Amino acid sequence: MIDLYSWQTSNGRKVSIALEEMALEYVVHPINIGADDQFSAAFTAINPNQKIPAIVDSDGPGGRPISIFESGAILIYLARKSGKFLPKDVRDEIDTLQWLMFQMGGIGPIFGQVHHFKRAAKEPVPYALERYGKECLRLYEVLDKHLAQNEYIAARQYTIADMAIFPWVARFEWQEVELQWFENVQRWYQLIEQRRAVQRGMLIPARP
Ligand SMILES: N[C@@H](CCC(=O)N[C@@H](CS)C(=O)NCC(=O)O)C(=O)O
Repeated sequence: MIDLYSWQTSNGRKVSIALEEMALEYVVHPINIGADDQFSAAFTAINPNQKIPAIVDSDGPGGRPISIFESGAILIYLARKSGKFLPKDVRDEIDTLQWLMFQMGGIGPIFGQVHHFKRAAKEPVPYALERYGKECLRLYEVLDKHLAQNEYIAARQYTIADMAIFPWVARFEWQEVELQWFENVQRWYQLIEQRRAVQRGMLIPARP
């Protein structure tokens, strides 16, 4: 059994989408980051970095429990455990991992700053809005050019790279981006959003 510690955010939803796609059994433990649940001693023992998502798999390698934080590491672990959505061919595997890292190192941090400065900052900070807004649009352009030649993000198939990027693009309204500006991203987005597992994963943890 897998225990998922998560909240209704893009990083959290990456993992719930993966668990749904891989049909792995899991129990959700909501960690309300607005109420500072991430700083509790119990959660800090699971993720010393005090951020969601995290998982504990009671049936880890060698039949022993394993605790994992960082959504990219969790996606790789779950893909290996289920044998799904991370191709075995080395070139396809690396292609998937490079786009997963593009999400972890680029889209996640930059879109996250855009969300913060557009929606949460106590006062407008023009320099930050300009810097992160410009980089956000540049990342959309990278994706758009890539998706003009590729149906999915990596390895000519649906992978954990699609699962990682989808919940961030799903916040396009927060970024004040219109998907029709990027027609290939829009085509891909509409393809992924039709998946039932993605629809289920986007609703985890359920709102009380
Ligand atoms: N690189 C981490 C980022 C995790 C992260 O930033 N989580 C946010 C929610 S999306 C969080 O827990 N924020 C609470 C806080 O910073 O106190 C990952 O991908 O797992």
